Amino acid sequence: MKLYMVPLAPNPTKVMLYIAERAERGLDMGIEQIVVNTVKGRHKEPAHLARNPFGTVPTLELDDGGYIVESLAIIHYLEARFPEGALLAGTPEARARALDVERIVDLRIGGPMGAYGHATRSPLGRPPNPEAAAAAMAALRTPLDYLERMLGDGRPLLLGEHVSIADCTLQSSLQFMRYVEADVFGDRPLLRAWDVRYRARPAALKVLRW
Ligand SMILES: N[C@@H](CCC(=O)N[C@@H](CS)C(=O)NCC(=O)O)C(=O)O
Repeated sequence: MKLYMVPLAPNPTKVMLYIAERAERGLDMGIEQIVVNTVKGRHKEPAHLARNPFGTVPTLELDDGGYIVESLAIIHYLEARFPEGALLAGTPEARARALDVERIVDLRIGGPMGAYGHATRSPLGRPPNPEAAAAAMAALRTPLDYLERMLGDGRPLLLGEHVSIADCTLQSSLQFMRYVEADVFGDRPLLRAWDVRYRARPAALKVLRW
């Protein structure tokens, strides 16, 4: 398999963190990681559009020549293909809860953080947009408060003792915030501590560059 990715971008980083977390559990998925230089616009060129007509990363090329172009679908595929040690585990309730938090993080935090980053210091060269940046920052308040409350019971990671896909998703967007030099935590000490804790994990040390 081949993963077409680019290091700073949140959606590829989420998959790269996931793969690195599974590697920490002893699994080598044998996935070659290939950089698509989005700064140079390579994701919109015919070679990448042939893999993914939407011109986005990540894109996973399967052994049968097919492609998966959505980050969460890629992770679900890898969970199903390598079920031993899967991150999404436990009772139906535990799995639903883990997926619920991942969706909240991706849709309610990842979206606004991406918008904020591109409105302030876009690595893709988009023009600054102070109004969009302010709206994105405001949209982050409720979901970040939600996570802060969740961490209030002393759990070390978002879903408890064990790493979850939600941890990978949140950290992938926070790396983008570090790149644009935005402190999004405000008065949320538990989230700030989670960030330090997660970034000290071997998988994070291997994948994160910012
Ligand atoms: N829903 C997709 C979003 C993929 C996506 O938008 N990726 C960004 C990088 S984080 C991208 O390729 N942006 C370039 C563009 O849209 O032109 C996923 O979860 O994989």
